[in-house]
Amino acid sequence: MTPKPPVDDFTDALLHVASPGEAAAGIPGVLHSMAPAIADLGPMRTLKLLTAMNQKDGFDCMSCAWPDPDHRKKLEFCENGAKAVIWEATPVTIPSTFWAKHSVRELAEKSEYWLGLQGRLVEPVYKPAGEDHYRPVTWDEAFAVAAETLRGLDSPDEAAFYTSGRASNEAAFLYQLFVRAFGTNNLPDCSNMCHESTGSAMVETLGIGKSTVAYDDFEKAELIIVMGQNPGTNHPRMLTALEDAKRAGADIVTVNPLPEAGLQRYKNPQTVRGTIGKGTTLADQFLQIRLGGDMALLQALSKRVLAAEAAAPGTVLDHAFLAEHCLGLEELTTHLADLDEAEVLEATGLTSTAIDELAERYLAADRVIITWAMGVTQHKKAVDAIKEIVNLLLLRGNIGKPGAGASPIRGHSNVQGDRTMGIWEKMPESFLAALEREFGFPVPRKVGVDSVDGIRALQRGEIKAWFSLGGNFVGAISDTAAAEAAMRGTELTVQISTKLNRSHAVTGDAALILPTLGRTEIDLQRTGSQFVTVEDSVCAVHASHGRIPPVAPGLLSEVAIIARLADATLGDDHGIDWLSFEDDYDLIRAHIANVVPGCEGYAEKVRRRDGFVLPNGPRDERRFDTATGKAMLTVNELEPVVRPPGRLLLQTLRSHDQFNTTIYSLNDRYRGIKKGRRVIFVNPDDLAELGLDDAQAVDVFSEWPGQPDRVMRALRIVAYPTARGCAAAYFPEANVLVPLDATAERSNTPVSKAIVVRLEPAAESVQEPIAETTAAPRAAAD
Ligand SMILES: Nc1nc2c(c(=O)[nH]1)N[C@H]1C(S)=C(S)[C@@H](COP(=O)(O)OP(=O)(O)OC[C@H]3O[C@@H](n4cnc5c(=O)[nH]c(N)nc54)[C@H](O)[C@@H]3O)O[C@H]1N2
Ligand SMILES: Nc1nc2c(c(=O)[nH]1)N[C@H]1C(S)=C(S)[C@@H](COP(=O)(O)OP(=O)(O)OC[C@H]3O[C@@H](n4cnc5c(=O)[nH]c(N)nc54)[C@H](O)[C@@H]3O)O[C@H]1N2
Ligand SMILES: [Mo]
Repeated sequence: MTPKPPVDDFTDALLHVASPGEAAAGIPGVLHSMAPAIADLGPMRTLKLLTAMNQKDGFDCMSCAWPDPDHRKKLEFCENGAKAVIWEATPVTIPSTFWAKHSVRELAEKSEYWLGLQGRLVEPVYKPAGEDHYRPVTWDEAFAVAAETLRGLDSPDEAAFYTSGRASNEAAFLYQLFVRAFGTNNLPDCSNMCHESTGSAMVETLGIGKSTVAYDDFEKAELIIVMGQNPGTNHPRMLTALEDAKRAGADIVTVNPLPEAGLQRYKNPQTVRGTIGKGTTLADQFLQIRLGGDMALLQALSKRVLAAEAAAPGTVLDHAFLAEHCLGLEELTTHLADLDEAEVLEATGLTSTAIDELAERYLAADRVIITWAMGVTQHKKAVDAIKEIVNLLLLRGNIGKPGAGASPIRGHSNVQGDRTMGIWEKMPESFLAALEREFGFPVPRKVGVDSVDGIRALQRGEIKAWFSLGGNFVGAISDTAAAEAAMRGTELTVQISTKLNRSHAVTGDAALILPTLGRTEIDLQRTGSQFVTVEDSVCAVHASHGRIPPVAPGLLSEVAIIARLADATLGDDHGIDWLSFEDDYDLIRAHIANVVPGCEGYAEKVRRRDGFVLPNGPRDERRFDTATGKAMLTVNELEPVVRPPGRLLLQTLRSHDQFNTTIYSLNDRYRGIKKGRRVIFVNPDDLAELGLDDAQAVDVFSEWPGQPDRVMRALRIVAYPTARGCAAAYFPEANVLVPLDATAERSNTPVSKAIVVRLEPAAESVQEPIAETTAAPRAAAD
């Protein structure tokens, strides 16, 4: 073990706030924030890892799902990808003595940052029922405990099997196969909290829940609208694509309540101009929208498009496309005729002039891409808002032509692949039938629980065993207090993980931690070294090869863990030789080829240097596999988010130095925050109106009808140029404020971006360390 930073670094005692940075920049920042981790890793190992990242014979970056360009640079990674790799590849490991030293109760008092800094998990550990400590066990003992619990359940539906989107295609396919052979569709995943709204909206309207653009389309676009997304932090390599598009003549518009750094000015770390120059101004127009206002904005834009068509019939809409491929134009036109501009302005906080300007840009461009992420998907009306994105694009034929399309930007590096492989509580009948044909056992058809319903089932005592393939479910799901109480009521929790997090400290009566290889590591099995495959945000599938020796002997790969778990639980009940999959991942790929649409010849195709691109009806041939066989323009009732007087709408978002619940450091450089996370960003005019001050400590109460207020105490106010009436705080800490019942219509995704909150001066009894701050201007980037 190496020395840890001083204890103060785990608290907010040193919190420092300065003016927000303007430009997103690159690699030097890594060295800043990750100095302790790099010292651990050593410069040579770090270099070896970073040069193998996203290369054709290297491993896929595990940070986000942004695609790889055809012509890869020598260094094809970003600052935040580098952080993810360094965080995983640390040689610091948790010693056997750790478990006797720290009780589970004590671990539950530690922050995510502290837990992650303890290093890699390297041996299976078991907490027997009624005890407060984990202790090392053998792999066989661990699998026996898990299998015995599963076999003892009254029904397979008493177990749930969560997946986080970092699992490879091979691991995901094998996992869902095991779960369905066991007899349930209880396969909640992180996507339920992420892009589920996108899937719901796009499957209904376009017949596919995935991006309709390819990587190359970005540089062919004339207009790219980036809605509800912070690429400078969460998809940094996307900024390079935007910069290329801009150089090729595209306009870029961002729609966001916050002026996010990378979109205002971007310094490309991989060009000299970017490193030393002023950088490129990416956004031609910035619409500072209110939280939840996008649906109103999109309707207002479509209405303007239809008005332009009415003024010059035959010249604005893509009539040939609409006639051949779409349904619903008349209904949409009638519906939008009644749209009330005053209501739009109230919901969006924008001016008519700003909306006019964007409408003009839209009409002037023949090829338009709209991208979006959590700022759009995590709202009550998210599904309808995304259907309005589709409406706007369809009107002018912006689907299925070069340089145009609907482009949800995925989160986890393989979250899209996991869905393709069958990780979903409600996979379509065609997939389940194909699985049944391939393996010959009766595949369950009853729809399983998603993430939110999983918590509800736990609350009712219906789920007795909770398995997680990666992730940090109790850290990530809404309503922390309720979720944790529910999880503590279950009989057994099993986590397959690389590093310690809150889900290892909030457990069932009994608990297992099964440590696994990370994506950077060489995966040596009986038939030789194995590779895995992943799918990115634009449906490209390719191989990922681990490059460094495993951090410790005795670690199992995810595939091996699932294979042995399945063997211990099911034996040969299903005529499946589970253990053979561990020896040779091509055996899994052979089944993927037979079951998953578009994956014929899988093992060969993923061995090509560039992998292959999955078929995509709208993108490839303007084919729309909806219920009607047409792309659907839809009528959606506007229901603006209501903000009661004296209240704010709170969004929960990511800092620059975190990956979901993994906290790399306590800084958020572009927003001017240092050494602290307990902050709430509020517009200065709102502060004046509420009688509150910058730097003041407040308790934040979230209000939900019929329930006691949820509270997060002692947040430091940061006066910040967010949209009026809106506030922001960091996820996962602020999940205590998100009510479990606050979910998006139809997708059931937690509403993490518009929570009604009340701010009150912090109660005096609260002893949270919040330092005085000096608001000194600071350098923008590195
Ligand atoms: N470094 C890093 N990379 C990541 C992640 C990470 O944590 N760290 N997480 C990964 C994952 S799983 C995901 S899903 C993605 C998340 O990527 P993002 O969606 O970019 O993540 P958030 O931090 O939630 O940012 C939401 C953005 O939407 C804006 N926003 C919020 N509400 C609204 C709204 O109502 N309307 C509009 N127009 N904008 C709004 C916010 O101001 C913010 O800029 O990133 C992935 N990549
Ligand atoms: N309030 C609020 N809540 C949110 C969000 C929000 O914006 N606001 N965002 C939501 C979104 S978009 C998402 S995707 C979810 C994320 O939810 P999750 O995917 O469940 O959470 P992560 O923090 O990404 O999981 C991190 C853990 O994964 C494990 N891990 C890392 N690499 C590997 C690996 O290779 N194999 C295995 N087996 N384990 C590994 C490590 O133990 C690490 O601690 O959170 C959601 N929750
Ligand atoms: Mo996500």
